[in-house]
Amino acid sequence: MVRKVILDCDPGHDDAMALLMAIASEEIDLLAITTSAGNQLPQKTFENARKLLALAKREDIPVAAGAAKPLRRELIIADDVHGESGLDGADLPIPTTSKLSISANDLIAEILKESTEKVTLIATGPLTNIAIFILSHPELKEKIELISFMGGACFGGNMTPEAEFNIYVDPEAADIVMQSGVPLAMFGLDVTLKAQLFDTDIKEIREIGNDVAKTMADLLDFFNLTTTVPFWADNQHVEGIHMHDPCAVAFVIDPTIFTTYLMHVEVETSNTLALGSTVVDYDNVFKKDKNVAVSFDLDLQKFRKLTMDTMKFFDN
Ligand SMILES: [Ca+2]
Repeated sequence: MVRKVILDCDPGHDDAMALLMAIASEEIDLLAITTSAGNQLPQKTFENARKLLALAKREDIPVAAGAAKPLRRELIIADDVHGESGLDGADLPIPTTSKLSISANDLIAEILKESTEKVTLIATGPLTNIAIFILSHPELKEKIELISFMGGACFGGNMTPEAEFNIYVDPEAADIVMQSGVPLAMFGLDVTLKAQLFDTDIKEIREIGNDVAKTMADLLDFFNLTTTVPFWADNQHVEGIHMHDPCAVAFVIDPTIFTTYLMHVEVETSNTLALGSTVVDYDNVFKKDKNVAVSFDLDLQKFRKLTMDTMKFFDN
Protein backbone atom coordinates (compact mmCIF):
# COMPACT_ATOMS: atom_id res chain seq x y z
CA MET A 1 0.00 0.00 0.00
CA VAL A 2 1.43 3.36 -1.03
CA ARG A 3 1.38 5.83 1.84
CA LYS A 4 0.98 9.56 1.37
CA VAL A 5 3.76 11.25 3.34
CA ILE A 6 4.94 14.68 4.42
CA LEU A 7 8.54 14.74 5.67
CA ASP A 8 9.47 17.35 8.28
CA CYS A 9 13.27 17.47 8.52
CA ASP A 10 16.35 19.54 9.39
CA PRO A 11 19.03 18.37 6.91
CA GLY A 12 21.47 17.22 8.31
CA HIS A 13 23.46 14.26 6.98
CA ASP A 14 21.17 11.51 8.23
CA ASP A 15 18.15 13.60 7.18
CA ALA A 16 19.62 13.58 3.66
CA MET A 17 19.56 9.78 3.58
CA ALA A 18 16.04 9.80 5.07
CA LEU A 19 14.81 12.21 2.40
CA LEU A 20 16.36 10.22 -0.44
CA MET A 21 14.90 7.01 0.99
CA ALA A 22 11.42 8.56 0.95
CA ILE A 23 11.87 9.68 -2.67
CA ALA A 24 13.18 6.32 -3.85
CA SER A 25 10.58 4.11 -2.19
CA GLU A 26 7.62 2.75 -4.13
CA GLU A 27 5.75 2.53 -0.82
CA ILE A 28 5.84 6.29 -0.29
CA ASP A 29 4.16 9.09 -2.20
CA LEU A 30 6.15 12.09 -0.92
CA LEU A 31 3.71 15.01 -1.09
CA ALA A 32 5.84 17.71 0.51
CA ILE A 33 8.84 18.52 2.66
CA THR A 34 8.76 20.95 5.53
CA THR A 35 11.87 22.08 7.36
CA SER A 36 12.56 22.56 11.02
CA ALA A 37 15.30 24.43 12.86
CA GLY A 38 17.63 21.99 14.57
CA ASN A 39 20.83 20.62 13.11
CA GLN A 40 21.44 24.07 11.68
CA LEU A 41 19.71 27.47 11.49
CA PRO A 42 16.27 27.38 9.81
CA GLN A 43 17.35 29.20 6.63
CA LYS A 44 20.12 26.62 6.16
CA THR A 45 17.98 23.50 6.72
CA PHE A 46 15.40 24.95 4.28
CA GLU A 47 18.06 25.57 1.64
CA ASN A 48 19.58 22.14 2.25
CA ALA A 49 16.24 20.42 1.65
CA ARG A 50 15.90 22.34 -1.62
CA LYS A 51 19.42 21.36 -2.66
CA LEU A 52 18.74 17.69 -1.91
CA LEU A 53 15.66 17.79 -4.15
CA ALA A 54 17.77 19.39 -6.88
CA LEU A 55 20.27 16.56 -6.45
CA ALA A 56 17.49 13.97 -6.69
CA LYS A 57 15.94 15.81 -9.67
CA ARG A 58 12.65 16.05 -7.76
CA GLU A 59 12.21 19.81 -7.45
CA ASP A 60 8.54 19.26 -8.23
CA ILE A 61 8.09 18.33 -4.54
CA PRO A 62 7.15 21.48 -2.60
CA VAL A 63 9.37 22.59 0.31
CA ALA A 64 8.06 24.94 2.99
CA ALA A 65 10.01 26.46 5.87
CA GLY A 66 8.74 25.99 9.38
CA ALA A 67 9.18 27.82 12.66
CA ALA A 68 12.45 29.73 13.10
CA LYS A 69 12.91 28.59 16.68
CA PRO A 70 11.49 26.18 19.28
CA LEU A 71 8.13 26.98 20.91
CA ARG A 72 9.45 28.43 24.14
CA ARG A 73 13.21 28.11 24.08
CA GLU A 74 16.18 29.49 22.17
CA LEU A 75 17.45 27.36 19.30
CA ILE A 76 20.36 24.97 19.89
CA ILE A 77 22.08 23.67 16.74
CA ALA A 78 24.39 20.69 16.06
CA ASP A 79 27.06 22.32 13.90
CA ASP A 80 29.67 20.19 15.70
CA VAL A 81 28.13 17.16 13.97
CA HIS A 82 26.80 18.56 10.68
CA GLY A 83 29.19 21.48 10.03
CA GLU A 84 28.79 25.11 9.05
CA SER A 85 26.27 24.46 6.25
CA GLY A 86 24.42 21.64 8.00
CA LEU A 87 25.48 19.40 5.11
CA ASP A 88 29.26 19.80 5.09
CA GLY A 89 31.41 17.41 3.08
CA ALA A 90 29.77 17.49 -0.35
CA ASP A 91 29.03 19.92 -3.17
CA LEU A 92 25.28 20.06 -3.66
CA PRO A 93 23.58 21.52 -6.73
CA ILE A 94 22.02 24.96 -6.58
CA PRO A 95 18.20 24.80 -6.60
CA THR A 96 16.61 25.91 -9.86
CA THR A 97 13.12 26.66 -8.57
CA SER A 98 12.03 29.75 -6.65
CA LYS A 99 11.42 29.50 -2.93
CA LEU A 100 7.86 28.96 -1.79
CA SER A 101 6.56 31.56 0.62
CA ILE A 102 3.88 29.30 2.15
CA SER A 103 4.65 28.28 5.73
CA ALA A 104 5.16 24.67 6.76
CA ASN A 105 2.02 24.89 8.89
CA ASP A 106 -0.15 26.17 6.03
CA LEU A 107 1.25 23.64 3.57
CA ILE A 108 0.61 20.69 5.90
CA ALA A 109 -2.94 21.97 6.54
CA GLU A 110 -3.65 22.49 2.85
CA ILE A 111 -2.48 18.98 1.94
CA LEU A 112 -4.38 17.27 4.75
CA LYS A 113 -7.56 19.21 4.00
CA GLU A 114 -7.46 18.22 0.34
CA SER A 115 -6.37 14.62 0.79
CA THR A 116 -9.08 12.00 0.53
CA GLU A 117 -6.92 9.54 2.42
CA LYS A 118 -4.97 9.86 5.64
CA VAL A 119 -1.44 11.26 5.47
CA THR A 120 1.60 10.01 7.39
CA LEU A 121 3.89 12.62 8.92
CA ILE A 122 7.55 11.69 9.30
CA ALA A 123 9.62 13.98 11.52
CA THR A 124 13.40 13.79 11.64
CA GLY A 125 14.15 17.05 13.46
CA PRO A 126 12.77 18.79 16.55
CA LEU A 127 8.96 18.47 16.67
CA THR A 128 8.22 22.22 16.60
CA ASN A 129 6.36 22.28 13.26
CA ILE A 130 4.30 19.20 14.06
CA ALA A 131 3.28 20.64 17.45
CA ILE A 132 2.29 23.97 15.87
CA PHE A 133 0.19 22.10 13.32
CA ILE A 134 -1.56 20.00 15.97
CA LEU A 135 -2.32 23.10 18.08
CA SER A 136 -3.53 25.21 15.18
CA HIS A 137 -5.52 22.53 13.31
CA PRO A 138 -7.07 20.15 15.84
CA GLU A 139 -9.84 19.44 13.31
CA LEU A 140 -7.27 17.86 10.97
CA LYS A 141 -5.71 15.52 13.53
CA GLU A 142 -7.91 12.67 12.34
CA LYS A 143 -6.41 13.02 8.86
CA ILE A 144 -3.00 11.99 10.24
CA GLU A 145 -2.40 8.27 9.75
CA LEU A 146 0.73 8.16 11.89
CA ILE A 147 3.54 10.38 13.11
CA SER A 148 6.79 8.44 12.74
CA PHE A 149 9.59 10.39 14.37
CA MET A 150 13.28 10.16 15.20
CA GLY A 151 13.82 11.33 18.75
CA GLY A 152 14.17 10.43 22.39
CA ALA A 153 15.34 7.23 23.99
CA CYS A 154 14.22 4.77 26.60
CA PHE A 155 17.76 4.58 27.97
CA GLY A 156 20.21 7.49 27.88
CA GLY A 157 20.78 10.52 25.69
CA ASN A 158 23.25 12.12 23.29
CA MET A 159 22.68 15.80 24.11
CA THR A 160 22.74 15.33 27.86
CA PRO A 161 23.15 12.04 29.77
CA GLU A 162 19.34 11.72 29.69
CA ALA A 163 18.13 13.60 26.61
CA GLU A 164 18.38 13.01 22.88
CA PHE A 165 19.03 16.08 20.65
CA ASN A 166 15.70 16.42 18.74
CA ILE A 167 13.58 16.24 21.89
CA TYR A 168 15.98 18.36 23.95
CA VAL A 169 15.86 21.20 21.41
CA ASP A 170 12.08 21.55 21.77
CA PRO A 171 10.74 19.49 24.67
CA GLU A 172 7.47 21.45 24.84
CA ALA A 173 6.74 20.58 21.21
CA ALA A 174 7.56 16.92 21.81
CA ASP A 175 5.22 16.95 24.82
CA ILE A 176 2.35 18.28 22.67
CA VAL A 177 2.95 15.58 20.06
CA MET A 178 3.17 12.85 22.70
CA GLN A 179 -0.18 13.88 24.18
CA SER A 180 -1.89 14.48 20.84
CA GLY A 181 -3.77 11.18 20.62
CA VAL A 182 -2.40 10.67 17.10
CA PRO A 183 -0.78 7.23 16.51
CA LEU A 184 2.95 7.63 17.14
CA ALA A 185 6.02 5.57 16.31
CA MET A 186 9.25 6.58 18.05
CA PHE A 187 12.74 5.84 16.75
CA GLY A 188 15.00 6.83 19.61
CA LEU A 189 18.64 6.15 20.35
CA ASP A 190 17.80 2.65 21.62
CA VAL A 191 17.35 1.59 18.00
CA THR A 192 19.03 4.31 15.92
CA LEU A 193 22.46 3.70 17.47
CA LYS A 194 22.13 0.18 16.05
CA ALA A 195 21.29 1.47 12.56
CA GLN A 196 24.92 1.71 11.52
CA LEU A 197 26.77 1.94 8.24
CA PHE A 198 30.50 1.17 8.14
CA ASP A 199 33.46 2.24 5.98
CA THR A 200 32.83 -0.69 3.66
CA ASP A 201 29.22 0.47 3.17
CA ILE A 202 30.35 4.01 2.28
CA LYS A 203 32.78 2.50 -0.23
CA GLU A 204 29.96 0.40 -1.71
CA ILE A 205 27.72 3.47 -1.95
CA ARG A 206 30.46 5.43 -3.71
CA GLU A 207 30.97 2.58 -6.18
CA ILE A 208 27.28 2.60 -7.14
CA GLY A 209 28.55 5.59 -9.05
CA ASN A 210 25.54 7.77 -9.79
CA ASP A 211 25.59 11.46 -8.74
CA VAL A 212 23.31 10.93 -5.75
CA ALA A 213 25.33 7.98 -4.44
CA LYS A 214 28.67 9.77 -4.89
CA THR A 215 27.34 12.87 -3.12
CA MET A 216 25.90 10.75 -0.31
CA ALA A 217 29.25 8.98 0.08
CA ASP A 218 30.94 12.40 0.47
CA LEU A 219 28.36 13.38 3.08
CA LEU A 220 28.80 10.09 4.93
CA ASP A 221 32.60 10.51 4.95
CA PHE A 222 32.12 13.84 6.72
CA PHE A 223 29.51 12.39 9.08
CA ASN A 224 31.94 9.56 9.84
CA LEU A 225 34.47 12.07 11.19
CA THR A 226 31.99 13.46 13.70
CA THR A 227 30.60 10.09 14.83
CA THR A 228 31.26 9.60 18.50
CA VAL A 229 32.59 6.30 19.79
CA PRO A 230 31.07 5.07 23.07
CA PHE A 231 33.27 5.75 26.09
CA TRP A 232 33.38 2.03 26.92
CA ALA A 233 34.68 0.97 23.50
CA ASP A 234 38.10 -0.66 23.46
CA ASN A 235 40.67 -0.57 20.63
CA GLN A 236 38.98 -3.44 18.83
CA HIS A 237 35.62 -1.73 18.69
CA VAL A 238 34.51 -0.36 15.33
CA GLU A 239 31.64 2.10 15.61
CA GLY A 240 29.76 2.83 12.40
CA ILE A 241 27.84 5.94 11.36
CA HIS A 242 24.48 6.21 13.06
CA MET A 243 21.65 6.46 10.54
CA HIS A 244 19.20 7.92 13.06
CA ASP A 245 16.72 9.66 10.77
CA PRO A 246 16.31 7.01 8.05
CA CYS A 247 14.81 4.70 10.71
CA ALA A 248 11.66 6.84 10.88
CA VAL A 249 11.29 6.57 7.09
CA ALA A 250 12.27 2.90 6.84
CA PHE A 251 9.50 1.99 9.29
CA VAL A 252 6.87 3.53 7.01
CA ILE A 253 8.33 1.63 4.04
CA ASP A 254 8.69 -1.72 5.82
CA PRO A 255 7.63 -1.99 9.48
CA THR A 256 8.97 -5.56 9.65
CA ILE A 257 12.50 -4.14 9.80
CA PHE A 258 11.83 -3.00 13.38
CA THR A 259 10.86 -4.49 16.72
CA THR A 260 8.43 -2.13 18.46
CA TYR A 261 6.39 -2.19 21.67
CA LEU A 262 3.39 -0.06 22.53
CA MET A 263 4.23 1.92 25.69
CA HIS A 264 3.36 5.04 27.63
CA VAL A 265 5.80 7.87 26.91
CA GLU A 266 6.02 11.35 28.44
CA VAL A 267 8.52 14.16 27.95
CA GLU A 268 10.30 15.94 30.80
CA THR A 269 9.67 19.64 30.20
CA SER A 270 10.71 21.11 33.54
CA ASN A 271 14.19 22.51 33.92
CA THR A 272 15.67 19.55 35.74
CA LEU A 273 18.71 17.41 35.02
CA ALA A 274 16.44 15.26 32.86
CA LEU A 275 15.04 18.12 30.72
CA GLY A 276 14.10 16.89 27.26
CA SER A 277 14.21 13.21 28.15
CA THR A 278 11.50 10.83 27.03
CA VAL A 279 10.25 8.85 30.01
CA VAL A 280 9.32 5.47 28.52
CA ASP A 281 7.24 3.35 30.90
CA TYR A 282 8.66 0.03 29.69
CA ASP A 283 7.32 -1.97 32.64
CA ASN A 284 3.90 -0.27 32.58
CA VAL A 285 4.40 1.01 36.12
CA PHE A 286 2.20 4.08 35.68
CA LYS A 287 -0.68 2.12 34.07
CA LYS A 288 -1.34 4.99 31.68
CA ASP A 289 -2.44 4.89 28.03
CA LYS A 290 0.07 3.32 25.69
CA ASN A 291 0.49 6.26 23.34
CA VAL A 292 3.68 5.40 21.44
CA ALA A 293 5.06 2.41 19.53
CA VAL A 294 8.65 2.50 20.75
CA SER A 295 11.32 0.79 18.69
CA PHE A 296 14.23 -1.02 20.36
CA ASP A 297 15.77 -3.14 17.64
CA LEU A 298 16.09 -3.55 13.90
CA ASP A 299 17.10 -6.08 11.28
CA LEU A 300 20.34 -4.39 10.21
CA GLN A 301 20.69 -6.42 7.02
CA LYS A 302 17.22 -5.41 5.81
CA PHE A 303 17.90 -1.79 6.77
CA ARG A 304 21.25 -1.84 4.98
CA LYS A 305 19.65 -3.33 1.86
CA LEU A 306 17.02 -0.59 1.87
CA THR A 307 19.81 1.98 2.07
CA MET A 308 21.68 0.44 -0.86
CA ASP A 309 18.47 0.07 -2.89
CA THR A 310 17.82 3.77 -2.25
CA MET A 311 21.21 4.69 -3.70
CA LYS A 312 20.78 2.38 -6.72
CA PHE A 313 17.35 3.86 -7.46
CA PHE A 314 19.01 7.04 -8.69
CA ASP A 315 20.68 5.17 -11.56
CA ASN A 316 17.43 5.63 -13.44
CA1 LIG B 1 17.49 15.34 11.71
